Amino acid sequence: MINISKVKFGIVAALFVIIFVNPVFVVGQSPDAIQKKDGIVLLENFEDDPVGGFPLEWYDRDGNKKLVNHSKKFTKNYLYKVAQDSGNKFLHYEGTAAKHINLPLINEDKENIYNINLYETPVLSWKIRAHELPKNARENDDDVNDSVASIYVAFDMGRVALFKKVPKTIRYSWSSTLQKGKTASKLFGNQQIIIVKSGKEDSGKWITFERNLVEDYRRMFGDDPPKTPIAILILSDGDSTGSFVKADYDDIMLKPE
Ligand SMILES: [Ca+2]
Ligand SMILES: [Ca+2]
Repeated sequence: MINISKVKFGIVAALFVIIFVNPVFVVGQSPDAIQKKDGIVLLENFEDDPVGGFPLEWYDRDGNKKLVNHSKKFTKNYLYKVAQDSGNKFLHYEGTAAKHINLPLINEDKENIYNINLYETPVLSWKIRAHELPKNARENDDDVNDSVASIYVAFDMGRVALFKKVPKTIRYSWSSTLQKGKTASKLFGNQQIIIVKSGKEDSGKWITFERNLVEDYRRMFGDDPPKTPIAILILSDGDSTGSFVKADYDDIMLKPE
């Protein structure tokens, strides 16, 4: 008898190894998005991006190439585009397919693109406006693992898991059904999930989230985080539950405590 759930877990784990091992980043990237005001590192507010297109600084899931430089065929399941209302631009996701998009924070020369020092700016802040949540989804069950909106913070290859290096990631998710504060662990403990909001309440409104990455990392992994994460990733998806999902993202930044 083949244990299907184990096989599925293996596939998911393998995918994550593919996603994160040896990411290739572009040399000498110097995004205009770097802004330090009141000690805040603004990573993205989408204001410099063309409405209707992909955000200019974001890469495919594996961090290989900017979305804007990929073919339409390659990006057909990347269901994100920049939208605008009330004079504000933001990232809009609409659909079912699950594809992470990736904002590298360290390039292939290991340069710290945004001059991030988490010990100076430990607080990750971001905004989400959820419109349509995946039905009966649960992030701690691979059969129904969908989220209206998730932000992942990926750190360098840490622990060795079954002879493969898997980066440590913390995923902050707005869950359809899991309670706020609930945590889950995947990929041999290398992916830690923290539920930051639950259910339909407040959908249709911009909600600001703030998490202290240094504190969360210490609590979830038991040691100190590197000074700079390697990437921020965004994922909305409804593929596991067959749901239509709709969400907006904006104002991703790192702040002092
Ligand atoms: Ca904006
Ligand atoms: Ca899914």
